Amino acid sequence: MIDFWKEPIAPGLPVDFMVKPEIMEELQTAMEEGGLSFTVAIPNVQTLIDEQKRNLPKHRRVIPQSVLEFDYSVYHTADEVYQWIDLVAEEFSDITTKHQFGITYEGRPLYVLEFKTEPASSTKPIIFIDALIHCREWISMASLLFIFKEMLTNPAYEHMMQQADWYFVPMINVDGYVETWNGDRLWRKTMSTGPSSLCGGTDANRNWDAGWSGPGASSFPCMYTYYGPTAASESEVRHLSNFVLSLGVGEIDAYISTHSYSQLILYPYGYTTEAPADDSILNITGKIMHDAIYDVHQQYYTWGSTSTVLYVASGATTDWTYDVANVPLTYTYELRDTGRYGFLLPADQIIPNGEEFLAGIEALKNYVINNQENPSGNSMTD
Ligand code: 0X9
Ligand code: ZN
Repeated sequence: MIDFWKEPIAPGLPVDFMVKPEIMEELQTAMEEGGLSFTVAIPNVQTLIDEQKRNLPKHRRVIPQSVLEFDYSVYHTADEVYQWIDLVAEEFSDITTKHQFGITYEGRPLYVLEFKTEPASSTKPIIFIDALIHCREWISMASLLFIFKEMLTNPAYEHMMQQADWYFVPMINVDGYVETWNGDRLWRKTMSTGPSSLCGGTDANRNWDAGWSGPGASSFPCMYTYYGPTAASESEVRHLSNFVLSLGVGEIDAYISTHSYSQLILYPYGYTTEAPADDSILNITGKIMHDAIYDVHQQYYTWGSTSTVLYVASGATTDWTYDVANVPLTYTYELRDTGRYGFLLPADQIIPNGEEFLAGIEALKNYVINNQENPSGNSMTD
């Protein structure tokens, strides 16, 4: 079976996929005969996985004693991320609340960090950021640990904490993340067993109650875009959606769901090619974020609606946050790279990727602040 890393979108556009070495020769001949040009980005995926595992720092058993001591230039296990969450909650206890908003299928705690600075004010915008709903997309969480460290400790980013209230969920699919460290590095779905004895796991980014089970998602449990037995069947999705709703419909000003890879800034809709009511605002803000990101390391992030820039995909987080939680500025970020390493992005890109993503988030925060019509609520759609 071919594992698409970047799915076919439209005729003429490139795709990335992984195949077993046994079928490589046959496939190569077929592609040549069909006039399809191709390059081999990663000749041996397993070698790259092994190499990256070997390069993990030897000192990782030493538990960092502070947020600044934590090593942001490497990938961390789920246990280390739990330790980081505790460090943040203890060291910045005056502004941080750690909420457990649920548990995963396998029983691990799900945490969200809430940051609120003095003076507390109902006029401050609320920005919500999540990561790692797709567990193989390690950069999504790693870059955000760096970003929140900067926002907490670097005076240059103090204004970000001061001017907005933040919610940060570092790991949604914790069970799957553990699997990517200890088992299949390229696992994407949850670890729930589901209805099939053949294949487990649901694509948590097809499981939200927004166009659920529609186009761009699969009913077949063995597919990596399997939408699950019912909407929000997955513990992680159900708990996160309940937590988001507990903050109030229309209360969150901006939401970012973080993925990789392809360098894209995507907004609704994914489940339909119809444009959302806030299409032009979402587009303008997308361009503002693109510009801010480009300035940092000259990396391009294409912005646009999911169904036009990427593909139609239903049941995704950000269609739900837009439609159901009424978050006007809602984006899915696909971080680095554009295909050289794909999901196996080397750790030396965590900080550069974090730096540019931070610029994007800062630009989003500035946009929200500068365009607040009615500071007490979500008015951008009014
Ligand atoms: O297909 C996905 O779930 C995301 N791409 S990924 O390569 N990280 O798997 C894109 C999700 C786009 N968002 C919506 N469909 N709304
Ligand atoms: Zn993803």
